[in-house]
Amino acid sequence: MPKENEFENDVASQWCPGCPNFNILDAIKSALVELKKSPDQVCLISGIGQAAKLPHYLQCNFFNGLHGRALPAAIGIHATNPQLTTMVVTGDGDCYGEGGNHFLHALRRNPDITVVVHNNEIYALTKGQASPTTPAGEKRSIQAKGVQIAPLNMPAIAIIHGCGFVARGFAGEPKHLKDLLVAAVRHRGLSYIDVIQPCITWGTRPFSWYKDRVQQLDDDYDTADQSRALEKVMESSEKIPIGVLYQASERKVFGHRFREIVDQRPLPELDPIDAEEIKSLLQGFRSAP
Ligand SMILES: Cc1ncc(C[n+]2csc(CCOP(=O)(O)OP(=O)(O)O)c2C)c(N)n1
Ligand SMILES: [Mg+2]
Repeated sequence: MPKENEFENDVASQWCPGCPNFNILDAIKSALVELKKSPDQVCLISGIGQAAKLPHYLQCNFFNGLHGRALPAAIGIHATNPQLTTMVVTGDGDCYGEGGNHFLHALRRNPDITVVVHNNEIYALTKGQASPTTPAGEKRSIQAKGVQIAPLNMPAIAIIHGCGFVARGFAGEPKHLKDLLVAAVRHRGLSYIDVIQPCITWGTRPFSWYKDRVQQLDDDYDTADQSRALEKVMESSEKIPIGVLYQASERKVFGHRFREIVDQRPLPELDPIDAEEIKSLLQGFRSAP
């Protein structure tokens, strides 16, 4: 089969036929082509879940790690080689539940990576238990009487902590999502897109429920207004806003700091360390009192 672009591969998908995850995959591939990236310049990192399978379906560098632990691996990869386009592909369970702690500290560190969260409001891989974004009251296999606690509003948390690029996309609008991805990768510093991804197998509401409610932000929406962005993601309305919710002027980026101290070149290109130097360093530890 001729490949549509360099990022295509032949790995058979494990997703349900018709899953909106396919649209997210296509949007990522198209964004990388538009950004004129080649597969060797890109690294995708994921944890565990249906969303986290995505890097297998692209032809580029990737690391598929433990549940919730994509971010620390990605930050390490970014610090080692800031020249790579580093993207975390994760789910609402993986990123906001098991990996929530890592996400909070990534907001503080501001690594130059892009985090794409497939938000289907459940743990789809394990057959639909409640996740941190499941609406309160919704009945799930384990939460038989309905979820008793309020969902987590991670875009609000990201905006409060000054994340420089916070966006919401919809898997049902892949062209709009592709544009968000291009802008996110171009942003220097942490960029974060929460993507509404209705689960067609375990979800409560049909795809059409979301399609009828998503609404692109108005052209005159001011992405630099932090208070307005917070209001926007906190308001309870029939409509779900999609687009760039908040974009801030660039903060100091994590990882580049190390390169500034050591060298501008990525780790694999640095001069090899002299073995004798290491030996005498270790010797110093041995003779310490
Ligand atoms: C340490 C650990 N805890 C729990 C699990 C079980 N588990 C696998 S995937 C998953 C949730 C995935 O949810 P999400 O990230 O939203 O991905 P989705 O499948 O919905 O795309 C859980 C709890 C696991 N694999 N490892
Ligand atoms: Mg999920």
